[in-house]
This record gives sequence, C-alpha cells and structure tokens, in this order.
Amino acid sequence: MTDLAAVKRALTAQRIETPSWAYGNSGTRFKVFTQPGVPRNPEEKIADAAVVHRFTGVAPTVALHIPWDSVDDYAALTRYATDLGVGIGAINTNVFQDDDYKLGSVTNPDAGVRRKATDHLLEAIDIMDQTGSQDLKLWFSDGINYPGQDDLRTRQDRLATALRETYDRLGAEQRILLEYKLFEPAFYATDVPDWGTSYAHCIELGERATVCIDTGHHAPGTNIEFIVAFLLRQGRLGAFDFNSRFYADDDLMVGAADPFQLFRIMYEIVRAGALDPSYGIAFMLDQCHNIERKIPAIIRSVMNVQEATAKALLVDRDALFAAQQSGDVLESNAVFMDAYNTDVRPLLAEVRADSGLDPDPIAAYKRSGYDEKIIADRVGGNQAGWGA
Ligand code: LRH
Ligand code: MN
Ligand code: MN
Repeated sequence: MTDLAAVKRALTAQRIETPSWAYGNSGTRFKVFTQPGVPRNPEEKIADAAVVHRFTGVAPTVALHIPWDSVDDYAALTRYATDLGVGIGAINTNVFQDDDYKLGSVTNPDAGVRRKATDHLLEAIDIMDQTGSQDLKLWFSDGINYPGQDDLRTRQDRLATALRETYDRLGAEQRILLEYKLFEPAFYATDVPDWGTSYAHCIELGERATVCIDTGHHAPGTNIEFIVAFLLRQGRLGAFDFNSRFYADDDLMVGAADPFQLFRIMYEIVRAGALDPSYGIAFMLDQCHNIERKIPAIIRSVMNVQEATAKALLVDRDALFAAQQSGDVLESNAVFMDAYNTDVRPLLAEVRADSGLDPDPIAAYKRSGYDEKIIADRVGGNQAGWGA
C-alpha cells in the first residue's frame, strides 16, 4: 500500500532548478525567433525564475551560464536573487563559443588554447565562491569531425589534465558535474560522448566529481533509466539536465516527447531514495523555448517533472517486489503501469493548495499580469545564450 501522506511530503520537498538561458531568446541554427518581453540581462532572467518559483513552489534556484550571465559583482547578483526569493544554483561553463575552440577547448592540440579553456573553468569556481554555488557544470563540445584529425587517446590525456587542475581548485563543499553528449558539434568522435567516459573521469578525479545526465544527449532508443540506476548504485549520479528530444538534442520541454521515459527515470530515483534534496542530486532543466512563451513553458516543464515524480512515488513497491520475486512478469509490469496510468493532477493540485499555492500554476501565471508587464517594460530585450 502506498502511504499517501508520505507521497505528498516528498512532492512538497522536491526541488527543480531552472536554467537562466531558457528565459532568453533562443533558436536553431536556422533562426532565432525573438519574443517580446524576454530578459535583457541576468537580473531579469533571475526575476523570471523567481516568478516560476512563486507559482510552482518547487523551483527555488536558477542555474547561470558564464559568460552569458557575466556581471561585475556576483555577490550583488546573489543578493538580488535572494531578495526575490531564489538562489543561484549550478554555474555552467562555456568553452564552446569562441573561435579559439574550433579544434577543441581543453583537448585542443594547442597548449595555449587549453590554458585559456582551463582558466575559464577556474574562473567559474571563483564565481561559485561568490554566489555560494556548489555545482560546477562542465560540458565540452570537444571532438573531431574526421578520422585521423587528432589522436583520440591523447585528447583523453589532455582532458584528464584539465579536469584534475579544475578539481583540485574546488572548495570543500563544491563538486564537478561532468556532462556527456554523444555528438554535436563534433560529428565523428566527441571526447566525452557517453556516461561511461564521464564516469571513468569522475572516478579518476575523486568523490566530488559526478556525472550529469542530459536526457537529450543519447542515441535514439538508449535506456536512460538503466544509466540512472547504474550511476545511483555507484554513488556517481550528480545531476540531470532535463529536456525532451524526438531526434537529436532538441531541448524541448521535459516530459513532452516521452513522459513514460521520464516516469521510468523518476522511478529509479525514488527506488534509490534519491529524490529528497538532501541526497544531493541536482534536478535541473536544460531547455530552449524557441517558439513558445518561455515562462509558462518552464512552469509546464516543472509540472511535467512533478507529474512523473508523483507517478513514480505511487508505484506500489511491495506489490512490485512481490511480483518480481515470484517471477510474475505480467503482474510486475501491471503494477508498474498502474502507477504510470494514474491521473496525478488532482493529487498535485492538492499538494499545491496545501502549500498555499494556486492549484493551477499556469492559469495563475496568466492571471497575474506578469506577461503583459514584461512585454511593456522590457523594450529591446534580446539577451540570451543561444543565438543572442
Ligand atoms: C550542450 C548543453 C550543455 C550546455 C547547454 C546550453 O548541448 O546541453 O548543458 O551548457 O547545452
Ligand atoms: Mn545540457
Ligand atoms: Mn544539450
């Protein structure tokens, strides 16, 4: 039997981090469709994140991406966020948008470029010291397009060297989240293409290096929940970049393309007792809203994660384990699917009402007048990461 009060407590305690860049204009390599009212600076992105938190109650931190969110005074930016009721979360590094990085950043054949890239990673830790952030998120676009273009093994050595220097600079409470991605922008071989490569580097570095799973960074058909289960068992799952994909790294709203997959992932989290923030997994969104209004899309994404989580929490684990133990294939699957097929929207509405929130965050946002206000106030807003 499922303990409904415990399910509600877990849902109330859940935390989801939103990304600053999802509030700004974004696009594909073919076109950035600008929207009225988008943030013009990091402060306005944080203000939008605070609005998402105000209506959902579970998104109290916002991830920054440097240099997209560079400011002169990070302590002041942190105070600004705190005043709005949110905190600064992970600091994301960017060693992929500079001409120098054409042949790679930390794996570049040129030692000078490697130095520049590593210095950026170290600078990000300086920023973390000022924002109080614990997580340094590293994603390397490094890779090669043609067989023979560079030495695969030497590039791993260069990567390890840069990671070591970065890891050694971490403060006692700080950690590295090493993200992997199968391909793009490199098409033949990426230097951190999969969870195994990330995991191996994390093991080499030490216990404060963990893997970040971006759900859009796998080959079609990859069983992501298996990766989740494996890394949890090893104590090396540090974070998610949630989004959905139909084809490649689509960065669509999480739970939009495959809500069943999101449920299966969240089940492994619940199964491992890893949902509570005290466990230390950063559940972040990494999305771009190219054609839809951004704030309601992010609220929708937060709600999609909540729905998948609620269903995962509703799995009757006693019944499931009993069926599994007796080798009852159909019953095991039926118990699992029963939870997935439950309409959890009334339960989540109740959880929100219990916390003093509007049970329907999107409707509440629409009624709030915030959208009209930012459209009127933010004239000339075009600041974003991708395609800015
Ligand atoms: C790379 C990535 C990584 C970047 C973000 C903007 O595809 O997922 O997390 O930091 O996109
Ligand atoms: Mn990502
Ligand atoms: Mn991505």
